[in-house]
Amino acid sequence: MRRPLIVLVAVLSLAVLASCASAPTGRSGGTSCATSDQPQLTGARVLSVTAAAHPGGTYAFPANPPNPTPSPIAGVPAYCDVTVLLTHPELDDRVRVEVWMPLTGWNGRFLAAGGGGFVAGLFDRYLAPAVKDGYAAASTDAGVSTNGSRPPSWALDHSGNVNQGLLTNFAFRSVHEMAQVGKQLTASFYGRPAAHSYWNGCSTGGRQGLMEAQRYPADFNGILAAAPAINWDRFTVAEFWPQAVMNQAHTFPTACEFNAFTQAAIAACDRDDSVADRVIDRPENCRFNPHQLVGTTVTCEGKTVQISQADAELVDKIWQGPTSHEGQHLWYGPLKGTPLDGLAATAAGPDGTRHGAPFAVAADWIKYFLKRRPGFDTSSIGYGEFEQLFQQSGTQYHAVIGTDNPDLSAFRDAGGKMITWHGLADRLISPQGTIDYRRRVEAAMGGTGATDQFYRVFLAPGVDHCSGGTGSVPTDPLAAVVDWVEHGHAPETLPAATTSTAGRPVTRNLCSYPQLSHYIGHGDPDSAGSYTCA
Ligand SMILES: [Ca+2]
Repeated sequence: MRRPLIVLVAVLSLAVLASCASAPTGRSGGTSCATSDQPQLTGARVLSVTAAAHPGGTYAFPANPPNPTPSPIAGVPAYCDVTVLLTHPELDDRVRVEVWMPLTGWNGRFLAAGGGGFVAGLFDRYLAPAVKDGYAAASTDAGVSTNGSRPPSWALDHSGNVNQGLLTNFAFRSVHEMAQVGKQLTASFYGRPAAHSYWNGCSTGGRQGLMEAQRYPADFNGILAAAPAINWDRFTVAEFWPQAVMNQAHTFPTACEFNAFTQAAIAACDRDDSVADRVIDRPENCRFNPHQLVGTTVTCEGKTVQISQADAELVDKIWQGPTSHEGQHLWYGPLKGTPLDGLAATAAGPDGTRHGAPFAVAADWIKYFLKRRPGFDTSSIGYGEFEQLFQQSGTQYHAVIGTDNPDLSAFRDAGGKMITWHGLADRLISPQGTIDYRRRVEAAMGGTGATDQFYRVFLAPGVDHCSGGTGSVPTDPLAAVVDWVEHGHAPETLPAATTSTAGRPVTRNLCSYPQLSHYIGHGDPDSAGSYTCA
């Protein structure tokens, strides 16, 4: 057996040494990142452990085009970055786990963080703010690409078959292993184990958190699983539905034309909640009919365009969500008022002819995991093939990545607490999938009250995927998880905030599902104090 390689990188700056001199951290006295401890894992082998010390200060994110570069984070303490390379011998993969540990001000907690799309871990985007807040924090690449703009070429092996081992890594195995590695390194580094362990993720990260609660219920005391990509086998194909509708109709409206429907729905239903704030608080109750817009005109790129019957029929089917050829509900569509340019995007070819521009995760799931042909042309997918792909996805992948098991009894019995919040204007993942899951959990776990003891869901009107949109976004949902775990305070509300179109600060308390916030009829509609949960 190959002896694991331990590389100790001494890049300690004077600043680090100075800050560490008085730090009561670590078996090594907190004066260096040196570690001789090997994480122990079953089913995986450690290839190397590399440690590097970083001085405190302002953390500047490296540019990662085409993604926007986050703002630098000031006030990051000196920290130790331990990188562990793992392999699963039967797979010969390379899984990178990074654990960042503050050299001063450790809050006694371990935090693991998730990814997005086909990326398992976002690394510094979560780790830098976590270390600033005093967490020992970890991220894993699951042995797959960390470049979110690249197709998941890892999906297929050299024979063109789906690489089940890497899919297993991505679906669940690597997060569990990261929890083990991270907790062991944290205990070794500080000389005592973390008092509590947490998960923080949105989208794919939300799915990973729920997968942990379902599959490895003892890994984390508290889980924040936002806008979760659960029901993966179904919703990922359903994300392609708007494209299938357009392919079938050979009609490809512009984003401007689709936006006319979104804005008309908002105009029609905004005041149903008594507050004219461009947010539809209960979009599932919005009765706006897209056919009302037929014959009206909008200005798109300086041209006057008339909304057609065909446009309205497309939007009707997109809002309705995918159905079978017999009209049976397959999955949910976006709620009214949600931007449609995420899943119903189109583009113009060189000759000006418009075509569909599918969301990459949905198109790549079809090309790589269902068709196993990276060059497959998704523009040919109409209703018939869509339905076939939807069924195939469930048959082949529900068991590995569906992440919709409602039996959370082991998580509950371990004392775990979990919060999910989901924007009701999420353009990529329908919040109704989250509501569907929460209802199934209630049915399996003894009802609303019994479920509320350990798992709460908060719906955020007008909020887009993980952030953004017109509505108020949760300000610090992780703090609510920590408070619940460590002080037993089950959150009735989740504080949220945004800035109004007029530039005014807006606050709102999101209510624990199935409650929603209601305007009390008087008082400043921009202030959370003017609302009550009911
Ligand atoms: Ca409103």
